Amino acid sequence: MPYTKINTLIALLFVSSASLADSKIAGNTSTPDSHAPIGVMGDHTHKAGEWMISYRFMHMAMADNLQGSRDISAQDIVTSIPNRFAGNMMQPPTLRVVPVEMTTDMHMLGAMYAPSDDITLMLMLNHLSKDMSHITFQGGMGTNQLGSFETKTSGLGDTKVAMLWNLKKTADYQFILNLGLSVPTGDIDESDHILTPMNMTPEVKLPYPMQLGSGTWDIEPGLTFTGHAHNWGWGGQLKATFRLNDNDNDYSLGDKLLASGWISHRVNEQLSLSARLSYLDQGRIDGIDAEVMLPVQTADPSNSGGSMLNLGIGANVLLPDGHRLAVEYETTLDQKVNGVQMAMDDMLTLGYQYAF
Ligand SMILES: [Cu+2]
Repeated sequence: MPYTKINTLIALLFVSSASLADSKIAGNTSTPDSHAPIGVMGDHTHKAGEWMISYRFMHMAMADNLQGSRDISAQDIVTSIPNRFAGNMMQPPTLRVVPVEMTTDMHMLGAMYAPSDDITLMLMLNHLSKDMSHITFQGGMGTNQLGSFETKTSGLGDTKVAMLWNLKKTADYQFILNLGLSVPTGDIDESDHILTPMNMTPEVKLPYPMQLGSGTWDIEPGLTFTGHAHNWGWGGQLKATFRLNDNDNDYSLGDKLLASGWISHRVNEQLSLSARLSYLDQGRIDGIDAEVMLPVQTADPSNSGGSMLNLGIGANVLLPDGHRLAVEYETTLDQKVNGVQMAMDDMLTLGYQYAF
């Protein structure tokens, strides 16, 4: 797309005359960095009548365990962390099963449509595959390992719909108000076989992190700012998730606050590189699923929520005719969990977008 200089000149002319046309001329689809790093959602709007479809693949990896912000070994967990279900149905006094690794793969299909220059509508469908591996320790005490096992779930996750409202847009910057809703299409009754400390392999309802959805209607308000000058771009997004009700299993996941800030540099007309810091804070699970009662940390709602700081490095590639490719790798710099939980390691997001 060789029209950069001319395009920029025209954009400047229109902006200085402060006409409505600036949103059409701002060239929002014409540079690689006119979209945020691919891990950010709802960062841009479209021109009236424009559509965009997108596909994202996200891989997340967790490994080992933290108590607060300190590492804790599997042996320490099974000898020192109390089992909240102790005494119920012969359950042991301490935890006896420890998750050691988890991966989550997400396929996300998105559509955006702008009925006007001020409003862009967004729909996102998610498919999740989760895999958690565990060590089971033998009997009610001690550190003899009985064996290991994996639990797996996969299926449709929660569906997101959003309205992006263009509060202000010039050739240089944009403010967007994000009004999102999460629809509970993900299952919260997934089950699989486990290995118990008594060497049995029943099929049970799996703990919270292995479920596919929240089970609740959530509102997701947010505010996004993006700006550009020369070959540089920057942006920030604040986004919250509030659960509106308890789900059918008598709990709700913790509310979330996500703050993200990034800078990007345009290497040429096709490629931009980005660096992003994001901070996520999530509350504890409220309530408890009476059917999840296992001597493992993930079955106890007090071991949920916490905060983390991630660093992301990304690239956006602009192809001809409205096609885009993007990648972002994120690693966790710092995290603090409530109780005992697995640690987030890293995340990789690959994306394809097509606007027409
Ligand atoms: Cu879009």
